[in-house]
Amino acid sequence: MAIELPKLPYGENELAPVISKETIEFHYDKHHRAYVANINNLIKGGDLESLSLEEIIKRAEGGVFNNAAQVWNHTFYWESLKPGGSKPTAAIEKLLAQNFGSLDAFKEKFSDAAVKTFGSGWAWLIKEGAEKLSILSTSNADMPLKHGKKALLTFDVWEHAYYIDYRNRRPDYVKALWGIINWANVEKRFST
Ligand code: MN3
Repeated sequence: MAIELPKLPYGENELAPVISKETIEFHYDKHHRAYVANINNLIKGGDLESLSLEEIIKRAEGGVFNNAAQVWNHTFYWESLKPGGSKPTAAIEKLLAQNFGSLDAFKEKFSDAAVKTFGSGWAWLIKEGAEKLSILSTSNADMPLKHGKKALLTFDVWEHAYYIDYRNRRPDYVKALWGIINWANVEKRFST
């Protein structure tokens, strides 16, 4: 079965001014779409063609892994965001406080991991156990599922995610993202 580009869960202009319509036009309509086209070309006629995206990610290496993972990572990123943002649910705020000291301390540690990710990559909040969370930084397309870990939240820190709106100011982009987080989806991921 072909891998499909999931529909963006909001309008292309709805994350503005944190993420502009122009950034979405490149990041979703060109970059994310290209990863989908690439993976479909790469698996065509091969053993991986009948597998789900998650199974391809677990089994593949090299270019096949890179493109499959980038399809998954971007879908997960779009679903981590919400026009206008939200407040963390009580359950998530309690977990963040237990693991990192407070919501603000968590944001500081996560932001630090995102800003300090060298070159292109991703920052992740990971569910390690029933009450245990951790923060992970990955390079290029690498991602938690490949390492058997469950992701709850991600920030894309490839330059294509912020260069139109923030130029080289990655810290400003990371700071602004906190205003458009979909915390209900973070909780849903934690509890399923
Ligand atoms: Mn990206």
